[in-house]
Amino acid sequence: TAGKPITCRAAIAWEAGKPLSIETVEVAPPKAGEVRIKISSTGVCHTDAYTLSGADSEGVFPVIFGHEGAGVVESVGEGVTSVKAGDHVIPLYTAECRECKFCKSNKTNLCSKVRETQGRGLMPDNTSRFTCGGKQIFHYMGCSSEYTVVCEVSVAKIAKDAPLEKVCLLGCGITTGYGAVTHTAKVVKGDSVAVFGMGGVGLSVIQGAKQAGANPIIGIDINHKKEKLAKEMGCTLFIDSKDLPEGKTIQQHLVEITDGGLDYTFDCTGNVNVMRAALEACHKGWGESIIIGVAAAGQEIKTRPFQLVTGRVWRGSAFGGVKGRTELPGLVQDYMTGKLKIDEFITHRFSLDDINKAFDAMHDGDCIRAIISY
Ligand code: NAD
Ligand code: AHE
Ligand code: ZN
Repeated sequence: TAGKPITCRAAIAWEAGKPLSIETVEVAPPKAGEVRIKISSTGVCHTDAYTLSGADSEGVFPVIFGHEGAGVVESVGEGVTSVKAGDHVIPLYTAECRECKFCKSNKTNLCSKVRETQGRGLMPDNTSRFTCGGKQIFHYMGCSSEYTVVCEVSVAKIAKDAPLEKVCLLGCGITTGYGAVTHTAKVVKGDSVAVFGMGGVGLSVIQGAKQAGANPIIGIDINHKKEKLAKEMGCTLFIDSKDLPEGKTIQQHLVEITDGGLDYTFDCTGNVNVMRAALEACHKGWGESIIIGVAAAGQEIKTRPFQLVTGRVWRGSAFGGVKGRTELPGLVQDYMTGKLKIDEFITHRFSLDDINKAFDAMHDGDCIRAIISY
């Protein structure tokens, strides 16, 4: 198949707000510096639903979603040296070229090499590798599925014995939450932590906080169905923020029950009012709030500047601050040795034909992660 277009099925989002439709697509061979991958499984992340909704300022249509996959390299383009056909890989929406100003800074995992074209749904030469009935289809966050083409800098090579239908979740949600604790906040033993939003990302913040020895670990959601799994992951107190003491905001309540506020809080909801509450629930003088959630185009955060003057810190975290090519192989090993949980996050599995059911499931309270297998 190398060097030739591959025909396969794909779930195309023709326009915002409409169900995906299963179509036959042609996937062009990888050009220089590119890799074609046969994705075997993909998790559905809230961000896929967010872009489908039309709220993403970078959303382009028609597009093939998916950015939480794992698969096997089918062929590589000219000059590719770090992976070869048959390697098991996780595609990265946060590339790691090791050459750009960002990569060399050692201050961030954000890489600038392919980010600009990626944001427009294109490969670096400004074209797409997908067509459907002759019409160009966009890439999503540099990933997409089933057969897909991504840049070499956007491929993490992982161990062959790792189950692809599980470690695909390291492509986004689990790594994002866990890394936000270990890399962005750098939580240590005894720190107090509160996490808003007990979806896949928030629950992985909880698992990271537990591993770091944080206490208390407070989980907050508006859906009480999330309590059971949150507790299993290590949450020491679950608060349903729809059910607070009379006249209290969630931040007032948290400050009261934690002797002045938390050392670290995390937003995993994407709701800007929650982001404010998370910042204001931080302890005066040192508390840090990490924004992970993605808010809709046009949304802005606000608080009184006095909150920052008096020592609280607002930060953000993308892909958990993790450098994918360098660090994902280690996270895969952590899963294989039992240090990192993945299985517990998988609540639903669907075939590609039922992909719209995965999006529906995300909006009902029982789903943490649905995995599509091809
Ligand atoms: P999810 O939909 O599975 O979980 C969100 C949770 O937040 C749900 O349990 C929901 O009930 C809860 N929630 C909603 N409103 C709330 C409120 N007002 N107060 C408390 N809880 C509330 O989503 P997910 O896949 O876990 O993703 C979480 C967020 O993180 C999304 O915004 C997603 O786009 C974003 N995200 C960001 C990154 C990144 O790199 N920064 C990576 C992955 C996901
Ligand atoms: N396109 C959105 C921004 C989306 C966003 O913030 N994406 C996160 C990853 S979400 C994965 O589920 C991210 O890593 N951002 C860093 C980056 O470089 O995009 C918008 O609002 O325009
Ligand atoms: Zn995601």
